[in-house]
Amino acid sequence: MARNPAVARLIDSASCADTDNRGTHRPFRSVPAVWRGTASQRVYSALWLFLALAGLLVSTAGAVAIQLDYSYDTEGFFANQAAKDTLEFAVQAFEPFTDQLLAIQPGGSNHWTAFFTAPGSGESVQEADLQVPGNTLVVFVGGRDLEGGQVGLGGPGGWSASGNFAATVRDRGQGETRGTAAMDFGPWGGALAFDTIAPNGTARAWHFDVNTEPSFGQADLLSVAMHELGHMFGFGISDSYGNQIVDGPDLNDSYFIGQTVKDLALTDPKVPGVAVDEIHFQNTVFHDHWVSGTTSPPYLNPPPAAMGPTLALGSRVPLTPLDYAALKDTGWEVPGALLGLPGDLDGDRDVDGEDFLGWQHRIGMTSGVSLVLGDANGDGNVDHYDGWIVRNNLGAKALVASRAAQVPVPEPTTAGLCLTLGCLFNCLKLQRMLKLGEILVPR
Ligand SMILES: [Ca+2]
Ligand SMILES: [Ca+2]
Ligand SMILES: [Ca+2]
Ligand SMILES: [Ca+2]
Ligand SMILES: [Zn+2]
Repeated sequence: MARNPAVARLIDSASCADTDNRGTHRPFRSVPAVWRGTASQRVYSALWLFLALAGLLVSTAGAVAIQLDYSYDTEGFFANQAAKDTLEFAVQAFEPFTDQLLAIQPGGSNHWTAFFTAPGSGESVQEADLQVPGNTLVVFVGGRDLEGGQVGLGGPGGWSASGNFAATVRDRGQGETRGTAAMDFGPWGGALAFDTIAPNGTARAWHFDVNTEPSFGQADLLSVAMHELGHMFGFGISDSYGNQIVDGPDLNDSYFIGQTVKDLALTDPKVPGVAVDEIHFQNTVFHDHWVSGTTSPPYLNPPPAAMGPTLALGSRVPLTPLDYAALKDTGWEVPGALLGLPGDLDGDRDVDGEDFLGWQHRIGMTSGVSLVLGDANGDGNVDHYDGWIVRNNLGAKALVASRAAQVPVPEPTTAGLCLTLGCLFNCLKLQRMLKLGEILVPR
């Protein structure tokens, strides 16, 4: 299939110094509080603990690091230490990924420029020859008054580079990240902005603590940060994500066909297919969020997925197994522990005091099979983030009718085949990618 020129422009700005590929920001709207987390009723399936164990035996250390840069936080949103602490906690949701990202080390004849939207001012800015260490993403963060009801904006940054160096900047050794053949994503990083002024003109009410839930009317920074980081990791914005989406029977239905998401959905008969958002922001047709109301397997009473289009004020919506599954299908190496019932360390289909004690008894462990009984996020060590996962899911239960045991573990070749077929049988996807491309063009 011929490369669509617009798609090529979208992801291949190697030789042009214009700003087609500059910082991409995705709105995360707030809506009035309509529900609160239902942590007391959720699901687990035995397969997922098996996957967690298997994953740990293969790889016991997280590789991806997120380097937060506050230099464009000109309004001082993160001068508040509690805000900073919360953001630095939130990035741990992504650091278990084990992708080996090439360093971007300019020097000699190798030069490049990073483009993004300054989070504190909203202005387009660039950084020449930014140093990006291996396995690291650089994320510029800050706060400003975002438009309308938006509480957060985030996405990967743009870039320009020339020569062979461009491939390193573009792919970071992840393989094909462009166009209809894209199966992975390797950004240098990006930018996240958080709203400072609510639509009524008063200061935005934020909740900064990770150990307590937000109060009525508060925007939960932990939830918003995880969501915006999800976009920066390519959810809704990368070509490899776009290649996982096909149309359903009518033009208003779209489905995410990534193998990891499909396998997870199969564990829950209530999820016949996972539709993604048709109408995102102000009636613009993108496919960059789960459709509103999408919940995550394998919980008995599944919670909302974090990558939906809106966040209810006063609620906490952390990343769910469904969100992680989509990121895996986008190309990230996601530990199996993040694809099962979060916090069920002993694999008995619930999250209870025994799981909590299991974590407590193993805190500080960094090796040995028994660390699995304390390592909730599969990054090969037992720390406070693991304890937070357990506490945040206390009371959750497994879906008894889980079909997890019948779910095949996806082989890379199978997933690749599926992806290729997805690309071939649906020409409408090209239109979709064009739409995806349009939002990359700065206004
Ligand atoms: Ca605002
Ligand atoms: Ca990858
Ligand atoms: Ca348990
Ligand atoms: Ca851990
Ligand atoms: Zn979003």
